[in-house]
Amino acid sequence: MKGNQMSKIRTGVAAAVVLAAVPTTAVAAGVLVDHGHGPTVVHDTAYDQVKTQVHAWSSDGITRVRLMVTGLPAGQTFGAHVHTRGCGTDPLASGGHYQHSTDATVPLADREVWLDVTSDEQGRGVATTTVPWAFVPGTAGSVVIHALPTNPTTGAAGARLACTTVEFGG
Ligand SMILES: [Cu+2]
Repeated sequence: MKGNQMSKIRTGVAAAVVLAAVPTTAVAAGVLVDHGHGPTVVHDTAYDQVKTQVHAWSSDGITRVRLMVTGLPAGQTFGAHVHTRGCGTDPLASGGHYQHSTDATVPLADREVWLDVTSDEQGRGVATTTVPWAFVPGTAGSVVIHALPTNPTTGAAGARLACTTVEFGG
């Protein structure tokens, strides 16, 4: 671990405490927010300078995930995905891709969370993906950055470079 921070806030609950005057119905749905700062583990020492932030918002069955990365080599695209488990020193500890459904008639990109990032000249990249579902709690544990862009058919993206633990879905 490298001084990572993780926090989760149920903003609906926080809002209910702070804004007691707001009608209950206005906050009942709530917004579940998950954060991860990392990386938790760097698997390739060439990427020691990488820093990551992951933010996820889920509300009314829609989830938005944002990956922000700095410290990348300039002008390259890196595959990135939500994986099933938290990071470990073994690159495979983070498990496979989170799949919300195993229905093969649905494109992989629609049932997984892909966050491929292209770095700018300063080595920074941001990717945001929105999916029409919410994570099943306990089944999505990290965001992994890979060496290659994601193959749209297979989902493969080469070696795992860095992993950020995020407990998606609380
Ligand atoms: Cu991946």
